[in-house]
Amino acid sequence: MIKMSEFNWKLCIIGDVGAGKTSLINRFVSGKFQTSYQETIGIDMFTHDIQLNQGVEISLLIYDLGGQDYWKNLRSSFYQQSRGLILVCDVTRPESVKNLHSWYVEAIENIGYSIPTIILANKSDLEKRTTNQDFQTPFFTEHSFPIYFTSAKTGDKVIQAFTDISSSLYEKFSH
Ligand code: G3D
Ligand code: MG
Repeated sequence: MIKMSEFNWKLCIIGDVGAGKTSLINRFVSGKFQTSYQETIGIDMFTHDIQLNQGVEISLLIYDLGGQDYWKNLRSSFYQQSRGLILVCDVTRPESVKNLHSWYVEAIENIGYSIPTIILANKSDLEKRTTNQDFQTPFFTEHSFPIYFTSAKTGDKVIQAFTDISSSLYEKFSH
């Protein structure tokens, strides 16, 4: 028998190429870090069930949207009906933090309204090249999205981040 969770929600994960989106999903879904790099071709989809504290089970449908410019048109239709958004940047590349603003704009323009959003500042196991100021621009202060310094490599904060956004979805969409 196929067990279906009562709550099935779609999340989109976006950010610059190489920030670690696919690795983060992989860490969350399989608990592993894969070292062979393969660029996401267009779009990948993953499902994963998550158990919240309240004993509630949620099925997440995670869309991994390829970060290259040439996937922009393809991405636009895949944003529809997302319930949550995960923005990923790389702490070794300050530019990837700056680019989160335009990633967010692209997503919200396509979705049509704002949805629960978190930021994963990934590769926290490596030496940081970003500063606190990079995370204090108007984009960050206006929205005050939760920021998690994650590592897909060590697993640090990955489950916590996915669990927290799932709890936000539950609070917002379960009634
Ligand atoms: P993307 O899906 O956002 O494009 P990937 O990014 O998940 O494909 O990751 C891009 C590269 O960064 C990969 O390395 C991957 O192993 C590495 N990476 C991802 N997350 C982390 C992390 O948390 N820590 C470290 N140290 N590396 C990470 P390669 O070498 O294959 O390009
Ligand atoms: Mg990828």
